[in-house]
Amino acid sequence: MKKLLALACLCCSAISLNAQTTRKIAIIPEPVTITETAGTFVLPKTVVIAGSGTGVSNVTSYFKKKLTTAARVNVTENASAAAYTIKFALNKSPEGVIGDEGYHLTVSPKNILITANKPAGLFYGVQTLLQLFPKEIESNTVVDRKWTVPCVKVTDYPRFGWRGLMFDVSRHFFTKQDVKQYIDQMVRYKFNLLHLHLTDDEGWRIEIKSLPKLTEVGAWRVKRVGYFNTLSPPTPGEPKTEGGFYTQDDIRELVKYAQDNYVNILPEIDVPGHSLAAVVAYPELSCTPGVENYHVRNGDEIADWSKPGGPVALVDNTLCPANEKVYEFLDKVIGEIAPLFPFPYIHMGGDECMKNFWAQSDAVKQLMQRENLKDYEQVQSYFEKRVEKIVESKGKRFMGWDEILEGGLAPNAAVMSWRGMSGGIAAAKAKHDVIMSPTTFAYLDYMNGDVAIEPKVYATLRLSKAYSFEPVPDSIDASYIKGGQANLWTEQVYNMRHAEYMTWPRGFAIAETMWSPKAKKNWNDFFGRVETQFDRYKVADIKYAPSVYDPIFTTSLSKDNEVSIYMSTEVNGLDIYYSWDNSFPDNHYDKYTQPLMIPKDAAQLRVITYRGNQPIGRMITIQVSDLNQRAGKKATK
Ligand code: TNX
Repeated sequence: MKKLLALACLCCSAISLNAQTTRKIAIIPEPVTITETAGTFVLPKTVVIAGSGTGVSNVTSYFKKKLTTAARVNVTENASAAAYTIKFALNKSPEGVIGDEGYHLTVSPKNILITANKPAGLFYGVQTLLQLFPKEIESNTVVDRKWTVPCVKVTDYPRFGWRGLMFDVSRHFFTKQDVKQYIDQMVRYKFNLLHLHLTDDEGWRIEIKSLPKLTEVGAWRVKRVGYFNTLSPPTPGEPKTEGGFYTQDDIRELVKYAQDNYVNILPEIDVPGHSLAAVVAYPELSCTPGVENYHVRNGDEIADWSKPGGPVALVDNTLCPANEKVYEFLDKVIGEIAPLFPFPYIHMGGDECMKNFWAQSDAVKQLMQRENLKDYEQVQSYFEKRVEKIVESKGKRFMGWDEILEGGLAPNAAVMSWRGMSGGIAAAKAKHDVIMSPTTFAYLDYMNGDVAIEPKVYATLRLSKAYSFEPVPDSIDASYIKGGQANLWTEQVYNMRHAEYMTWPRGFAIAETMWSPKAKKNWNDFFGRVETQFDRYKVADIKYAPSVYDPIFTTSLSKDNEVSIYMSTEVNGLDIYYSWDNSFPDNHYDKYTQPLMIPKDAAQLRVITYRGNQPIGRMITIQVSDLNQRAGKKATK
């Protein structure tokens, strides 16, 4: 029996080792049902690509473009011109189960057929079909090879209607072209919502014609690189060269581009906190004297986060809730934004509003007396309720971060839960719509792995943790959970390549959580498919984080002040090799099998993972002083 088990284990590890090369069907997100059938479709020299019905030509041209970019093939619409066809059809009588975004895909030796109720469904069928093609389909130039597609039958539809990614274009500005590229990448995994975080302390990114200073002044700051929150403030007269904004024409172009890719754009205007860029442009919006000397934040310190009761603002970055001009301002802003975005919601932020400057304001004191507001949470709630009215007066629905629950939720507000799931649970219990995007599972700005190797930022969120995201807690009525999203904050994201690195592969995990049936989620299976995507990303030249191959380090401290180091990996089948002698370990070095003790006088631990005889992780070095600190070891003389 033992022998049998050992053999079985061997086979399993062999399978997982070869997973990358042997899987010909590896779709992300996993379809509802996919069955392999006999045979293979081989792309001929000439193929018919045909589709009819309203909106279908958008999908056929998308597919044609992808196909002909990578494959040498003649495409015709004339059904008699070739024996092989790839056909897109809308169902005449829409079927219930697949809804507006689902599809049926059948690949047989001479025909490929995608049917759906709506063009969006056909589009998602195309995404699945493209993933069934060899990885070279991702190439941006023609590749000569045999193009085969395994025969399959797929029925597929999403678990949630809101499958989002948030892109913070305020902390660092990303161009219109960057945003289009982000859309191109997200739709491959059937995301359908792009939340643009358009304003913050670090920049106002959307033209408001009636308030020109928002972008003339609020979109620009001095340039710094380094670690956010430690960067130096502007020197006198230093040119403000960093920034940018979207004109209203740019926004229309982006909205159209998104629509052509079946993506809605949710605009966010973050108020009353995180509003420094607006305050710098229009100082009269603040209730603090002296703001005229403020500057748009360039990563310099504006708050003290060390206080146990929450952050304390060092400069007032809030709009004044007791100032009528603020509501007139918001009326203008929302009035111009509402017609630009067809999506029914406008997100009005509401997070992390530091209230210590409100506490010094006579105007706020009077407001509290007049409106019988007991604390500053209620003051924010008063503000949010007024903003909700403005949003609704423009024909839109109001949404905010979970802080808008504090002091009482505005009557129709939808809540985006980010500080864990609890805000979302409270909102759902109060019968409000909820989008789950908790830091615990869905924060793409967090490090992919250990701080010893990753660009340092607030915390770590590993791929396996992101994959364990379940947006519907047991305790609530699931119908209030409209879906979820992952958020890419960009304090420490300076360019598009790094935006990609932070988004993928964790974006795969969130995509699968939002689309695939809960019962089909399976980490080992998912990871095999992730590796197939990695291969495709190499062809597509999209950057991804390989951090999942690096070890996880933990430490402990014994009673006699000895540090133990434990290492593990997120994925099966990797070996960890290490050195204490400063040289670079490879697979001839000691293999990690049990907790390590630090040898006397050692200066650093170096570690690398292997799969079989191939290095697969990155070389990681941690100083002994750092290990001691992690374990909480007191310095001894
Ligand atoms: C909190 S999430 C914020 C953002 C930061 C983020 C960093 C949220 C609503 N507010 O302003 O960028 O943490 O992880």
